[in-house]
Amino acid sequence: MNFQYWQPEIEKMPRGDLESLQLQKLKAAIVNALRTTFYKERLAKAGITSADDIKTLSDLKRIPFTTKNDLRDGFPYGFLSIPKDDVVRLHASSGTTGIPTTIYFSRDDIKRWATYMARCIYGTGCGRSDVFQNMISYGLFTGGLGLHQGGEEVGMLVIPAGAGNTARQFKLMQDFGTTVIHATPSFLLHVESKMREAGVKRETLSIKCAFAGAEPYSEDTRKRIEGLLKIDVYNSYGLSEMNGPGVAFECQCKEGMHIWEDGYIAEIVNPDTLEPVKDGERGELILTILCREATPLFRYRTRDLTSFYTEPCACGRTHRRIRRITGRSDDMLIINGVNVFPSQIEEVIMGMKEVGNNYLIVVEKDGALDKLTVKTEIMPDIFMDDSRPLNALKDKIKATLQASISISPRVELHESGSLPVPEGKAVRVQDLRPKDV
Ligand code: DLL
Repeated sequence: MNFQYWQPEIEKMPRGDLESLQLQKLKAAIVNALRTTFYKERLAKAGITSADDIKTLSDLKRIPFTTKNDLRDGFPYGFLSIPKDDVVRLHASSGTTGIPTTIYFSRDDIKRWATYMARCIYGTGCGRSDVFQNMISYGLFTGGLGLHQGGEEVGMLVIPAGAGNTARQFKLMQDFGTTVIHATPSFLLHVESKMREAGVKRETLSIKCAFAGAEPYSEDTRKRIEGLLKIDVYNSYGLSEMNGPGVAFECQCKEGMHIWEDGYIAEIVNPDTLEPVKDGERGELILTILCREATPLFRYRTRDLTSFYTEPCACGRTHRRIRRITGRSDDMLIINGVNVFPSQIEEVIMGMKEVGNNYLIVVEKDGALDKLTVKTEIMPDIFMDDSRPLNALKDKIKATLQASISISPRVELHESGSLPVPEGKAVRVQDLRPKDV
C-alpha cells in the first residue's frame, strides 16, 4: 500500500520523542489551566501550583478526573484560560439537562484543529484532487466545521452540504463529481436506501470513500455500507469536549483509529474502579487535551468504551490505535436484570443480509417486567405480504439475539424506509420505562 502522511515527522515520531513532546505540552497546559477558575482550585487541591510540579507524564495521575458535570458547573466561563477578546469561536453540545457544555477556541486552536483533521483526511489516501461533500450538520455541532476545515487544509474542493435532503445530496454529487463524503453511519445507510428508492444509479456517482462517525456502529454496519455503496468507509472518532472530530481516525489499513498523541494523552480505565486496565483490555477512554489553549481539560471521562491495540500499525504511524467504540459506560440497558449494550443488538441484526438499513430498540414495562422490542426494516426485495418468509426471518432474528444477549425480544419487521431517520445522530434506543424518582 502507498501510505501518505500529512506531517510524517510527527505521525511517525519515535515513541520516546513523542512522550517527551507530550510532557512539554502537558506543562504548557498546566500553565494555561492555572488561569481558569475551575482548575486553579482543583489543581491546588492536588498540590499543583506551577508547571514545575509536573516532572514526568505519570504526574498527570495526580490530577482528578474531569466530568461533564464539572463542565456544566463551570458554565459559562469557568474553564476559559485566555482573555475573552482572544476567543474566536465556541462550540457547544446541549445535554439532556439543558445546560450546554461549551468549548472555546483561540485562532491558533482552530488552526491546530484543522491540522489534526488534515492528518486524518490525508491519511486515508485523499488529497487535493478530491471533491468532498460534507453531509453532516454545521453549527454548534463540531462535525460540520471540523471536517470542513480539515478538507480545506488538505486542499480538497469542499461542498458544505450539511445533513438531510437526500435528493439535493444526489444532485450535488452528480453535478460536481463528489469523490469523498462525510456523514453519520446511519445517514449513509439512509442515503443508500433513498438512492435505490429514487432510482439513482451508482454508475452516475464518483464517490470512492466516506468518513463515518459521531455515533457507534459495528464492523458489520461498515461492511454493509461499503458493500452497498461500493466505497471504503473510514471510522472517525471525537467529542466536542476534545474539539470534536479529529481525535482518532482510521488510516488506510482500516484497523483501529490512531489517536493523535501529540495532541491528546489517552488512558483506559475500568469504569467502576477507575483503575487503569491492562494494556489491550477494554475500559473507559480518558482524554487530556494538549492541543488547545483556550479551554484546557485534564483526564476527561469520555464514557466511551474501547481498548488499545498493542501491536504497531502496518502504516508506520507510532500513535496508538483504539478499537471501534462498543458503547458508553452510561448507555447500558438493564433489562429484567440482564445488562445489554445496544451495540450487541446492532452487531447481530446488521450482520443479516435480509435486514434493512434502519432499526430501533424499544424498552417498556409490561406489568412488573421489562419488555424489549427490536424493530427492524427489511430489504425491499422481501415482500411484506408474504407471511411465511417473514415469520421465518423473525424467528431467526429472535433466536440469534437470544443467543447473543440472553433475552428473547419481540421482533417487529417494517418496510424499508418506514422507521424514523433523525437528521443528526441516530436515536436507536427508546427507553419508555418510567424513571425512578
Ligand atoms: O460527535 C464529534 C464528531 C463529529 C465525531 C463527527 C466524529 C464525526 P459529540 O456530539 O460531542 O461530538 O459526541 C461525542 O459521540 O463521546 C461518542 O460517544 C460518540 N462518537 C463519536 N464518534 C464515534 C465513533 C461528536 N466513531 C460522542 N464511534 C462520543 C462511536 C462515536 N461513537
